[in-house]
Amino acid sequence: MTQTSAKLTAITRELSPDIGNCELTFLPRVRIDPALAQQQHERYQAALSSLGCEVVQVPTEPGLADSVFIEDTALVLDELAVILRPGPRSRRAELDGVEHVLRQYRPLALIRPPGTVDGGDLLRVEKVIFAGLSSRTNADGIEQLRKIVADYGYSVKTVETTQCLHLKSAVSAVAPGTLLINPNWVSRSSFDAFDQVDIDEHEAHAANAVLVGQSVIYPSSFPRTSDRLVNRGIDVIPVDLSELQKAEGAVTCCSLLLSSPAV
Ligand code: CIR
Repeated sequence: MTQTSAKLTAITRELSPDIGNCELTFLPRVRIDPALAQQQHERYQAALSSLGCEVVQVPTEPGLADSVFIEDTALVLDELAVILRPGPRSRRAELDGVEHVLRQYRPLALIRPPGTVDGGDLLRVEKVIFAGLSSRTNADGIEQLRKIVADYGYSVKTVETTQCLHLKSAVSAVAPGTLLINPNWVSRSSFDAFDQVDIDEHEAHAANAVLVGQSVIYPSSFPRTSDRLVNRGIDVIPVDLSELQKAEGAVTCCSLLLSSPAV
C-alpha cells in the first residue's frame, strides 16, 4: 500500500524596508535595525525549512511596512483560504499580493466591510477556530468567518481579548491537545478541553509559538518558558526575533502554514 504524507508549505512575506513605520498598539516606537531584522527573518525561514516546509516568499511592495506579518492577512484551511480584512487601514494594502499567491493553493473566500479580522486573532485546533474579539477583530468579521467555515464543518468560538494585541499573543498550540497560555491575558476557561502549559510569569509575551509537525519554533527571548516546554518533552527550535518583536511581531505572524497531500 502506498503511504501518503502531507507536504507542508510555509508562505512568508519579504520584510519591508519601511518596517520602521509599522503599526504599534502597546509598545513605544524604537529603532528597528533593518539588516538584523532581515537576518533574523532569514533564520526563521531556515527553521521552517529544517522542519520540512517548502518556504514560498511573497515579495513585498513599497509602503507595506507590516508585510512580513503575513499571518494577519489570511486564514488557510485544508479546504479553502479566507482572505481577511485586518483592523488597521494601513495593512489592507497587503491583501492583493497575498490573494494572488494563495489563489494558487486554495479556493478563496473574503471577509468584507464592515468586518475586520486579523489572523493573529485566529487559533485553529482541528475543526474549532477560536476567534479573539479584540481591537483588531470585530464581531461582524467573526460572524462572517463563522458562516464561511460552517460549510466545511468548522465551528468558531469567540474569545474576548483585551490586554494584548491578538488572541495568539495570549495562547497558542504547542502539541496536539496542548496549549501554551498566559492566563493573565485570556480566560483559561475558554480552553478547558486542553492541557495547558502556563508561560513563566516573568515573560508576559511568551505564549506565542509556531507548531510545525511535532516541533515548535519559539523565540529565544523567553528562556524560562522555553525550559517549561522542553521539560514537557516538546522539541523547541529557538529563533531570535528581537527586531520584529519591536514591531509587536511574534513567531506565528511571520508565516501561513498549509499542507497538501504529496503526489
Ligand atoms: C501590527 O501591529 O499589525 C504589526 N506591527 C504587528 C502584527 C503582528 N501580528 C501577529 O502577531 N499576528
